[in-house]
Amino acid sequence: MMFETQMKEKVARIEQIIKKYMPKEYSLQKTVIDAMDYTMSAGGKRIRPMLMLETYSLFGGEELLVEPFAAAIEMIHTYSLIHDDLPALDNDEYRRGRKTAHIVYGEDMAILAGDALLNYAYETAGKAFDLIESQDTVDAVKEELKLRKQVERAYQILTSKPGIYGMIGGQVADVELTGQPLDDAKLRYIYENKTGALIEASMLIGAVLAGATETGIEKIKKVAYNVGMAFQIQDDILDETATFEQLGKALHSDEKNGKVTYVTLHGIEASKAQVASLSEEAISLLDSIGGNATYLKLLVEYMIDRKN
Ligand code: GRG
Repeated sequence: MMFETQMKEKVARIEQIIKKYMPKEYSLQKTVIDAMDYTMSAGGKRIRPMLMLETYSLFGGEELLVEPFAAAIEMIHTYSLIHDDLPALDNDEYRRGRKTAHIVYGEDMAILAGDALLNYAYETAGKAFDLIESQDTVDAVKEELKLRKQVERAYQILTSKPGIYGMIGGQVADVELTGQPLDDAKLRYIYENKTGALIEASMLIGAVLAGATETGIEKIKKVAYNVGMAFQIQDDILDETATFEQLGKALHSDEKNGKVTYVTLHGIEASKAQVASLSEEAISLLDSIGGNATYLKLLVEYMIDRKN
């Protein structure tokens, strides 16, 4: 099957999972739920849940346990986009081809919708514990305990990577260092946290939930590091070279916000070469894991060659 067709089918599954786990009941808090839905349903490539589901199957995962985590990571990512677009941060008017949440619902509701998505992500991932059935034979109880430990570890990753030692940490450095000269080390800190942390969380959670060995987990961590760096450098390249129609958001936002990027430091050609070398290394690491990584490798290539 062609990669594009496979990808469409996989995105359709992710949409179903997201729909299943988004909140359905409301009373007086309806506006915030509408604002959450508005940005969650605006499309988006769904790359983080896809990386999670693919890593989960690469390590032999077959249960539904991964689904609440897949929905949760997209909720966390969407919260970060809503907050990043706010007037106090990037002050962007368009995202995913639509007006941003604060333009449509006001700044107050956009702040609350971001907070609500983050909180609901943890409520959602917690539902994975309910999917583990209680057992009564000795072997089955051992298996149940093993699954519980895997879900606990995945939950810890989901709570820490978006935080101060992950995405928020990177975002703080990005905000505080904007307008200042940056060296490669500071830029790497920003990229590996602001962008890399959620990509790493997605792949690590997939591996941990599937019961991967420590060696497998270490390898996937390296793959995720390369994918996260390459993904962000490609984002910098697209900010300079893509069209509004391709991106669904404003171009040249880095320049507008006075940001130093990999492209401003090294130029477009060196940036493209860096993306190519990071992705080649990621792909050969995936090969070294064994198992069927065919789609995951194509996905890594797509993320890195993407036009949106
Ligand atoms: C404001 C809490 C807070 C965090 C900000 C993730 C982030 C940190 C800001 C979003 C803006 C940005 C450019 C982040 C870098 C990561 C990135 C390239 C995000 C866009 O992800 P895609 O391309 O977006 O997967 P879609 O819309 O396809 O889901």
